[in-house]
This record gives sequence, C-alpha cells and structure tokens, in this order.
Amino acid sequence: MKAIIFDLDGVIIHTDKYHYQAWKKLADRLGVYFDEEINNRLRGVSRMESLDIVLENSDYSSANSEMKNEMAEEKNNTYRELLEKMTPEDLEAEVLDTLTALKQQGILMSIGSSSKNARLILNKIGLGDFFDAISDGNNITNSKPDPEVFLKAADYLNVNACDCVVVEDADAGISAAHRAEMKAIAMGDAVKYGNGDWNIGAFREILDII
Ligand code: B16
Ligand code: MG
Repeated sequence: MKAIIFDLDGVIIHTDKYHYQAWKKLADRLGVYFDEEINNRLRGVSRMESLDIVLENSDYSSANSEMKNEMAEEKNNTYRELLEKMTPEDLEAEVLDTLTALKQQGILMSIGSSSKNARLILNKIGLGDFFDAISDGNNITNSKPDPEVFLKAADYLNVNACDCVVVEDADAGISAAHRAEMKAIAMGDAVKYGNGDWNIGAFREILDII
C-alpha cells in the first residue's frame, strides 16, 4: 500500500450537513418532499444526478434541462454561501493529526471527490496545499460508483490502483473503489451497508489499518 485516496464530503469534513440544508431549501421552495433518508442517497453522487433523485417523485421529474440547470445552480449558490462561513477551525483536530501522521510515514495522499467545490472547501479548511493530488468533480465525466475519480487520483499520484486504499462514507464510493480494484475503508453512512474491507467508527482508526 503506497497511497490513500480520501473522499472529501463526509470523510475529511462534514459538508454533508450543508448539502442537506441547500437541497432542503430548494425542495421546500418547489414544494417537493425531502428528508435525511433521501439526502443519504445523494452521498458521492454528482450534482445533476442528485437533482434527479430529489425530483424523482415530483411534478418536476420531467422538467427540461434548462430548468434543471437553474435548479442545480440555485442549490449550489445556497451551498456555497454556507461554505463561505467555514474556517480551518471546522477541521477536526483528530482528522488533521491523523493526516499529519500518515504524511510523516511517507504515504502519498489524494482527494477523490465527486464535488466541483472540492478545492474551495480544502482552501477554506486550510488543506489547500496538503494533498499530493486532487481528483474531483471537475476532472471526471462519470461519478461514483464509476471508478473514474479514483483511477484518476492514482494516475495523478503515479501509483498503481492496486497500491491504493480508499476512505469513503458513501456506499457508491465503496463500489467505485472496488471497481478500481482498490481496497476500501468504510466510515459514517457507508458502514451500514457492510461492503467495506474495513469499517471504522473514528478517523484515527485509519492509522491502525495502515
Ligand atoms: P458539488 P464527495 C459529493 O462529494 C457529495 O457527497 C455529494 O452529495 C455531492 O452531490 C457531490 O459531491 C457533488 O458536489 O455539487 O459540490 O459538485 O462525497 O464525493 O466528496
Ligand atoms: Mg462522501
């Protein structure tokens, strides 16, 4: 094992609560039902695919692409307003300490996120220059469970896929890791599906596995 690829939202930082608030605001304006359970299905899924899930049982499910683009932009604007408030203090000390210990061990580290806001988030929490590579929603055409985001991360790190371990909170991300022939550590919501090679309850447990 030479490298670790970290999902961002729900693993490094809890921006998942801001995704929920932003989707909820859009859904309420449209009069569409939305709850935490639906929100969990959006983990690791791209913005436009997420919108399709949010609208799936509503009168807007067959809205044209122009309308859908406007709705996605509205959600993203709310989300980015919430992100604006973030500072390095939002990064948990346990996460920073674990990442620093892994770096001291010479392990290569990349982000593997479906988000197009990944670099903004990393800058806000003081990790803009920390990772050896960033693979995110801007460099992929297929989102998780497609393995593209993790294969690109391995490529950017110049390591073989089989030398990488992925840390994920989305079951779609665990599938993506396995399709990339990488091992996967499940945390948060992903644990309940039982598909990870390891399950962790706390971020520092990554050190025990590595
Ligand atoms: P954006 P991850 C994913 O991030 C989120 O889990 C998912 O809920 C979101 O829809 C997706 O990014 C796209 O995000 O709208 O910011 O481009 O978990 O892959 O780091
Ligand atoms: Mg995630």
